[in-house]
Amino acid sequence: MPPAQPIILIALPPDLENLGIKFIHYSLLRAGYDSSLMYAPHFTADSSADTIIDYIRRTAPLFVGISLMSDEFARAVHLTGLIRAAMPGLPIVWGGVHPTIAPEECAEVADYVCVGEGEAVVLDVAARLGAGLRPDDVANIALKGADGRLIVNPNRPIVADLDEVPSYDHRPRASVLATASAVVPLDRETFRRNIRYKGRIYSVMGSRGCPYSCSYCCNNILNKMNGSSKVRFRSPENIIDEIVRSKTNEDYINMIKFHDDCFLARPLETLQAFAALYKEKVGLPFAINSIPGYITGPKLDALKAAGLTAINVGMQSGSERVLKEVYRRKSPPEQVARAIGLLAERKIAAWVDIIVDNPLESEDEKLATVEAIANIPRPFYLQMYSLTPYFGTDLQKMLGDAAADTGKTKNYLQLEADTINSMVIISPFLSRNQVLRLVALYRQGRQEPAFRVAFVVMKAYALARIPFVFANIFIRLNGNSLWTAAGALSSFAGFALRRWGQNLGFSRA
Ligand code: B12
Ligand code: SF4
Repeated sequence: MPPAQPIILIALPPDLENLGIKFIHYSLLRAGYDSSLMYAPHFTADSSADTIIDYIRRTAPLFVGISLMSDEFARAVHLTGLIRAAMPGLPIVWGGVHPTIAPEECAEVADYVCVGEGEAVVLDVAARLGAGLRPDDVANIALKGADGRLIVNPNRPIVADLDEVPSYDHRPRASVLATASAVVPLDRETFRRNIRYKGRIYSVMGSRGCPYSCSYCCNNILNKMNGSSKVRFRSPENIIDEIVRSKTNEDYINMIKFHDDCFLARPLETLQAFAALYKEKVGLPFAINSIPGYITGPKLDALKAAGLTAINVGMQSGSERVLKEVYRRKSPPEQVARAIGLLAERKIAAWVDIIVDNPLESEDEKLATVEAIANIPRPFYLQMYSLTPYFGTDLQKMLGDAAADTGKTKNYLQLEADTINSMVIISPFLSRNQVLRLVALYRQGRQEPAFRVAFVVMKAYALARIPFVFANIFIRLNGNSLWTAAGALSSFAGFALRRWGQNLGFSRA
């Protein structure tokens, strides 16, 4: 019988999107615990701190759980310090991707650190604390021992059947929002005012794991930790039940985003079964992520018939050497261009990710990226990330200790202001030949008048083309319906403009 004493979980993202903590919250609720999920998007030293501390004090919880990614580390440290000062002895448990990859530094701050998947871990911790015992020997927990040394308990096996994990709601039950003046229930209006895209996009995680282990990604660490890169999939029925429930409760949801690392890693037959069920029971447009090599015509045809409107694909670099030796990705640029060609034929919107500002890339290799962008069939939306190595990844180790803290502090959207980055930014709005010509002129001499004049002209031309290219992609994203696209514009425009503003250095995160 779970104790009546409540548990408080805290999520820090500015846009309320944190799926991991929802799994933890719903595991506790299903087991009968009185769990409350507090969103603290505005938490900083001087904003909602007082209301959060006051709420925790009044609730007198069994423990407080905080979920964090690397870039939330500083805020999590600060919040933990405030809670500890106000309520000494109240156990504080950290979990999430950063505690998983950096348990040692997290155990310096939190009492207990959950390493890896936390559904079963949190139940064991709650049971121990509820019985007045210390959870020091719970599997997957790391902590600082009495002698000051890090103790990392052995890991339990990862969840074998993801259908057994409780699925969550879009707007979680028993959730609250911390504002500067009060902690308020997360009712529909409050939720929609604070969540990204006004809540219109429902985020689902239909699998865990990735067949790749790219050197800069969490899977680089997780696959080693789990001893396998085998992807675990939820059944189509389980995924669709969750979406139908959320869609019924929150009738403003008009698009589904699957955050699976590689949705198309499923076999064709599974995708066909999923597509049939999705079309029958959900019927909303949806977007996925995929490794380019997994994109095939038959898979796209099955999903497009069910409502697939957009795919996010990683290219990262146009240089074979950088892809192979630095990022350790088996996706050559030609494969990306082929995959985007398949999307273009079906009028499915393409999102292409690339990484810039990599000190391990030569100028020539950066230009190869611009050339590779030239070869991608148009239109596509290019998402540029300024290289942000995360602690513990192979890439961070290649870059050394100096890169150990980058993931905690760097704004990945703020690109270095250099000529090649500017060429990258304008390339999606130019034709293949225009981009290749510009690169050829750059190679002949970036200070030469021929390049400088061509660059100015191309920038102006690209600027004029931006609205048309974006409109084309946006219409594809909305199932090639002008009417739906017009309706959805207000939810996306602000987000897209903010992102661009940051890429160009106009504003900060
Ligand atoms: C979905 C997703 C998003 C979504 C939602 C965010 C989210 N955190 O859920 C969106 C699109 C908003 C997003 C955005 C970003 N993301 Co993101 N995202 C993911 C993705 C693909 C899946 C996360 C997930 O649900 N995993 C599955 C769940 C089950 O795992 P989990 O989150 O780790 O949670 C489990 C445990 O950690 C633990 N746990 C978690 N919290 C707690 C708390 C307690 C108390 C306990 C006990 C346990 C516990 O239990 C959970 C259940 O098993 C991951 C990659 C991945 N495969 O994990 C990247 C990932 C988390 N994202 C990443 C990044 C960098 C970002 C961005 C900062 C930049 C970007 N590249 O877009 C932005 C900004 C985020 C923001 N809001 O400010 C990085 C983080 C790296 C790091 N070291 O911090 C990841 C790991 C990808 C990578 N590059 O390796 N992301
Ligand atoms: S393909 Fe994507 S999700 Fe998979 S390991 Fe590489 S970067 Fe991570």
